[in-house]
Formats: sequence, C-alpha cells, structure tokens
Amino acid sequence: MQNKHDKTAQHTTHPQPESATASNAVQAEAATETGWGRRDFLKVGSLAAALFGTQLAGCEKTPSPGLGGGQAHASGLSTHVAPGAHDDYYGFWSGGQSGEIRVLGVPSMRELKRIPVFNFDAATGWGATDFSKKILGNRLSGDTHHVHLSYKDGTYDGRYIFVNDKASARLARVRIDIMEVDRITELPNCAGTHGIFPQRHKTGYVFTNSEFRTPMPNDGRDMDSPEKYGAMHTAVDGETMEVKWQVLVEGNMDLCATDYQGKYSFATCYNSEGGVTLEKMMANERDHLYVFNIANIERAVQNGKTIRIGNSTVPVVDARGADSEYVMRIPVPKSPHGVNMDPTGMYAVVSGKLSPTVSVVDVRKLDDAFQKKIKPRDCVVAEPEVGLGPLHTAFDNKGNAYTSIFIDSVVTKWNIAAAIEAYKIKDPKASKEAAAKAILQKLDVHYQIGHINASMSETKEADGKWLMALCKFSKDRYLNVGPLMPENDQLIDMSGDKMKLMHDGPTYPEPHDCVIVKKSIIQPTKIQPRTGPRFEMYEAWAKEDGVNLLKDNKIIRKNGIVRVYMTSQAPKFHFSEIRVTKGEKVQIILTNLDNVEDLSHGLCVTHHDVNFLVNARDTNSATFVADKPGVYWFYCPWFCHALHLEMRGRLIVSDAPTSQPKKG
Ligand code: K7E
Ligand code: CUA
Repeated sequence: MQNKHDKTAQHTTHPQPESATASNAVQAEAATETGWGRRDFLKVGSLAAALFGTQLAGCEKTPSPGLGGGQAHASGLSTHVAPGAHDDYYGFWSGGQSGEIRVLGVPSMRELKRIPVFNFDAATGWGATDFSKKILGNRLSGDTHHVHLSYKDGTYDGRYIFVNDKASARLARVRIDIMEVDRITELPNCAGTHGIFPQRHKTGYVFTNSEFRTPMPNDGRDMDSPEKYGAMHTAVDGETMEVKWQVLVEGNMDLCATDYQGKYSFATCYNSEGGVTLEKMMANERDHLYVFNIANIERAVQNGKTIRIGNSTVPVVDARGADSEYVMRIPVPKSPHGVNMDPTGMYAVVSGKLSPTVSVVDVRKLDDAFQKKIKPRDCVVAEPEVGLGPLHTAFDNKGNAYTSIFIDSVVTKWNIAAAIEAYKIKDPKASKEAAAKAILQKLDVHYQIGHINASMSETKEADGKWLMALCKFSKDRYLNVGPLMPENDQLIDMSGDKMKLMHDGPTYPEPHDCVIVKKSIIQPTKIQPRTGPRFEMYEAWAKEDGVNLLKDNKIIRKNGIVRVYMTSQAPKFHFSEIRVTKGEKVQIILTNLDNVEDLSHGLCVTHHDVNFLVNARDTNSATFVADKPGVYWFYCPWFCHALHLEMRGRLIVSDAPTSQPKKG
C-alpha cells in the first residue's frame, strides 16, 4: 500500500510468526511416513538462495513486519488499509461446500460480499426466488472449486466470473457488473466437474474436466465394466453458456488450464490406470498431462466426425486410447494435480502430487509434438524437485514460480529459467545439483496448503505483489470453535527476494481457490441495469399480462396463479393489503422504484417462507401457496428508512373469495 498510513501499519501488524512448533511436528511426521527428510530440502533451499541471491532484484535482507520499530523497509508491502480506504485488489474466492463465491479486499482480507451460486442464501433469497429456482433446477447445494474470470488479450476483461459445481456437473457464470449469477449450464455426460479454465485470448470457450469416469451414457449400462467408463473435456461458449462440444477420453481428469493463444487446453490426468479403488488409481509411476488441440477438434466437429451419447445432442469427439490429432498425452510423474500457465505463456507447470517434482512443459513445442516431429515427453523441459506433495503453482513477474506443497506445508519459490538450464545438463548428478539451486526459498505455511495464487498471476499482467496460500488446516492458530475449525488463508508479500508471511485469514470451509484482480478491472454498477435473463423473464411475464413493471400495480388471476405485481418506494409497498383465498398459489413480483444507491428493500411474507431482496430499481419475485386462513403480515426486511418498520402490509387469506380493496 502506497499510502501515508504505512508507518502505522508497521506498528499494528502482528509480529510474523517464525516456524511454529506444530508445523515442525506435522512435517516431521510426514517425513517419517515418506522417508524423505524435510531438512534436506531446506538445506538445498538456503544454498540456492545464497547462490542466487545476488542475481535477484532488491535482495537486501529485510526485517519482519512489526519487528522493525515502525520502519517500513524499501520493498516491503503492508496489509494495512486504513478505515475508509480501499484495497488495491479484489479477491474472488470459491466457497467450496457452501456452493458460493466470496469477494474479499486484498490485502486487508476484509470480506466484502458473498455471491450465492449453487446454494440457498437467506440474505438475498437466492434459491427461493422464481428466477434462481428456475436456473438451479430446485437443487440447493453445490461444491465450488475454481473461480476464473473472462479474458481479453491475455488479461481480465472485467465481465464475468465462471465457477464450477463439482457435485452436480454444472458451470455457473456471474456477471461482474451486478455480482449476480445470470446463467447456470448443466454439463451432459459429466460427473465430478472439477477443473475449469476460460480461454485467454478472448471470451471464447470455457473448458471443464470430468474428474469421475462413468459409463457412457450413464443410464444403467456397463456399471460393472469400469474399463468402459470414460470422462469428458467439455467446451462451453463463454458468451452464450451453451455446451459446444465434448471430447471423450479414457482417464479421469483433474485440473484444467488454457494457453494464451487459444490453440490448446490442458487437463491433468491422475488415474491412467482407470482404477475405481484407491490402490488401483495410484498404481502407475507415470500419469499424463492431456493436451487438447482445439483446431483439430473443431474441424472434426464441423465435419461430423463425432458421436452422440445417450439423449444428449452435444457432438462428442471420441479420443479414447492412444495419442491422436485431438489429444496428446504427455507422460508426467505420478498423479499430477494442478496445471498452471506462466504469465509469459511459454510454460505449463504440472504439479506431481505423489511425486516431489513439478514438470515444466514448453507450450511452443506442442505443435511439433502433434505433428510427430518430437515425442510428447520431449515437451517437458524441466522437472525440479520442489517438496512432498506439490499441488498448484503461482507466478510473479520475474520468472519465478511458487508451488504449494501439501505434505511439507510449505510454499516453494523456484526459478523457471534456472530449472530449465539444469534439466539440459547431461550428467544426472550435475543436473540434479543445478536443479536444486533453482529452488530459492521454502516458506512454512500453516498448515497443509492446497491452492496458491498471486495477484494477476493467471494473466500476462502478473505483478509479483501478493501471494495467497490457501491452507486446509488452521490447527492452533485461532480461538477454538469446536470440531470444525476454520481454514487458513495466508497472505504473503512476494515482492522482495524473500517471501514474507503477512496475515492469517480464517475462512469458512472450504474455498479451494481464489484469484486476485487489480481493482481497476472490476467496475460494478450501483443501480440495477435491468438487463439479462432475469429481466427477460420478468419482461415476458409483464408483456403477457399487459403490465409496466416500473409503473403498474396489479393483481391478476389466471392459470391457477394469483400474480401480484407490486411496486415499492421507501417506506411504502403499493398494496397495504393483498386478499387471496385459502389454497391459492400466489406469486408476488416486487419492483423497487427507489433510484438511490444502496436503497434496498425486500419482501418477507410471515409464515410462508418468503424472504427476498430487491435492490434499487430491481425486480424480484417468489411463489408460495396461501394454505391457511388468517392474517399474515408481509414486511420489508431491509433497514431502508426511518419508517422501515412501518413498511408492511397484510396478506389476508380467507376461506372464501373476497374482493381486493381498490388501493393500498
Ligand atoms: Cu487442488 Cu478442487 Cu483446485 Cu482443492 S482442487 S486444493
Ligand atoms: Cu423498505 Cu425496509
């Protein structure tokens, strides 16, 4: 933060904890289990740092924040954002089992918003309103893992957020201008949709990977013949959210990535064995990085060289078996997990998970490999040992990579160019030694890190400022809150020669992943623009009923539904009473006419499980059955006005039809 509060920040930031004893215990345990000594890695790391130190920018020793008597050192960052001041970055977190997306300010780590996606949310009524019910298909749970934004020319265009649902094989899109889901696409022939990634040259395809292999189609056939199971790499059009095509492969796929040119997409494949039990899934020493050749696949789709699976009309390219013009299988060590593209667009880094290595794939060699001029494995240009259980990799703007190491509970910083040089050395011993020197630092994190990401790391504008370590366990670092502890998102200053832990951020389980985006890219509106599928639905209803949503208040009975079109303006609903007959199905469509920033109202109908939000100039609706005679107050649940408590009316449910009074 370049603000005048920097000095204060140095006083108020908590001292940086050095290696906690609990961390050491965990690591000692892991080392014993695996037979790898963590200290060996540390020695290697510090040696490399010593050797490489002089080549790195801004390499003076820097004091820990909070320990330096208030002196901010030259290159260090501060997490302090003064009251009233804004963060430099938006962070978008997946919400894991909660099925939502969370929006944080970075570096303050203040939570700004939760965007309900696959879940029910009582604050907004998402999951209960008519539009959300329609696109959720009456399901109220999901498992979000990966959030990625739409791109243009290798960086974010600020329009959309895409997120997967692993549980029910769906892809959702959030409009950034209103921070609300506008579309959810069901992915046919898919199970356990896990890795997703949008293309980076434009808003083109969003690719999704099936992690679970199933019979094709999954309609009761082949259930006891796992060798016939398959998995899908699916291309969804990021503009229309339609499923365009699928590629059927034999192995189950994990994480996903795209190049910067729009030529390739990638999937890690950790179960080349095709096993359905843990033991079988881990049997092989090598699994694969799948590389999908988009032009060749599109050509097959155009020429009709496709199959159909079951009732789905989506064209499927069958690429099961050996390397083909559609999919190349690059052998990489054991059960790879993450695949991440560096900001130069030259290298895809594949993390070994059950191998202590990461494999660096040179994307510029892929054309030759597809044309069989070189072998798929020849695309691997480095394979440094980074620690036990590498999962994901983030990048700075200086050619360094930061890999999350789950078992060791560390982040390993390593230099890509140095690792590539080391790999070229013919003599195995000399090559290994050189590769060890490419390891620049190992920073303890607390504990068992999953994803890692950095500011703008997934774009060509990676800026090397903030690194986020998403740790699966917080253990003893917070007040005890019972059997379910928070997870721990640790914010690291990556701007200097050494990574520095700056902040512990407890999170509600389990945000797998996050992206950190420059604030200038994210420009939401303050007043609802009344566009998109939700308004298309309301406008269609209004047209059919001859209603102007922004003006008219009408109660219309037809097709067994009482449609109540109602407007509100602080502190009044247009109708102070709504009369219906017992057993009638009632749909209240509420339009908030207030044109004032942040003046939200809502509608709660007591004892009818109706409670939703209507923002400024917004329309929202819910449907319920009035099944018990009596007087039920409906009220505005959002504090909107000095007379907010008076903003209410009566729903009068009679045994026999009564007439509606003329005006509220
Ligand atoms: Cu590594 Cu679902 Cu992204 Cu979790 S996945 S860590
Ligand atoms: Cu409107 Cu409270």
